[in-house]
Amino acid sequence: MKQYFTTSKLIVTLFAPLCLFSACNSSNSKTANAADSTKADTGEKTKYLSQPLISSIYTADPSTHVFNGKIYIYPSHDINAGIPENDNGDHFAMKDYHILSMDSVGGKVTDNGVALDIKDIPWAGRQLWAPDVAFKDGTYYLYFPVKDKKDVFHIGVATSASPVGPFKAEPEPIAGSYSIDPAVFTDSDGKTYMYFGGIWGGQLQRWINGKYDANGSKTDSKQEDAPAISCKVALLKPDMKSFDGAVKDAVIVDSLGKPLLTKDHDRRFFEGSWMHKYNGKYYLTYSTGDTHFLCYAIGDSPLGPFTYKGVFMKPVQGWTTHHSIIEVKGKWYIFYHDTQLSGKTHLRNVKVTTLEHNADGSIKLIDPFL
Ligand code: FUB
Repeated sequence: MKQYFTTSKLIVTLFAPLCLFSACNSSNSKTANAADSTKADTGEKTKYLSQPLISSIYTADPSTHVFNGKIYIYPSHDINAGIPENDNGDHFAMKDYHILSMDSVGGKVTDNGVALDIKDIPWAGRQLWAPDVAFKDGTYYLYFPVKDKKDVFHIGVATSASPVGPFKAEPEPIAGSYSIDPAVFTDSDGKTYMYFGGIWGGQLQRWINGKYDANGSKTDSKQEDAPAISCKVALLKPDMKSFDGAVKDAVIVDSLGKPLLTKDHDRRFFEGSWMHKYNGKYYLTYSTGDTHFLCYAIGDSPLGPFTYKGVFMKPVQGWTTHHSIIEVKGKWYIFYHDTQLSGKTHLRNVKVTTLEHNADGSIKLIDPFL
């Protein structure tokens, strides 16, 4: 994940008048700060499809699960660390996790306090980004991406007997893990898979044949005509703390079965994957990052390939878009974030709205604005 914040301010100042005359409406031209400040400052609350679930802290990247009939949200905890914005996303300097819970969608939301602090993760350097959780045999496993002391993202795991923690981190990251945004899915046969990865600030483009290139590209732009970098998928061992075998590519193909290309910014995987199963099919959902869409691709196996099907959520307010999809009592919901409360890209708030599958298995397009 990368932010165009500084650059975008300049672009808006210099080119906004030109855009007025040239129907400058490409999603690439979307500038987080311009969009944010307009809507937040004017307080046009009725324009948003839904309202923030909590306003006492900033929260983002909501991975959501139902445990014992209760809804638990595992978000990033955004803070204003005073770090200037830059292209690496250094200002996303999160330091702990708070888990939110609610008895029902629309019910009271409880902030259960600090569940894991970066200072209690032995290998962590900085930037505690989007987590997810799984439950097995009485233990909750919290999976989290954080940069190690050499500034390289890996994915760690922490355990607790309670869904809201406190969680105790393992001394090392998961062997073979890298990049960001773990999303953990347990299939009906009991096998658990982790989908992960994010390009640009998430560093996925710097991992080549399992090795990290610290001098590698900051973006995926060096290979525009090549197949896009894939989201990764790994089977978890029964201990839930290690990968069972090699990390694989969760390849997204077009309707002809050809992998999407890097230059296909409107459709290719960027970050923020999620997996849900519907009518026996595997739905890989993800963010397209610099074009700000949430898209979906469907497969017959949790390992893919996944055939690209379309956008299911239009861009939210803010640069990043990140979601989870769950079923509660027969109804499907999407948890997502935007920047309604702050107007700032790195201070986000989580939201929820309904998600509908059409009879043909497609997902009904969601517009986050009314
Ligand atoms: O919250 C930090 C990063 O922003 C996440 O890891 C990305 O998915 C994006 O939402």
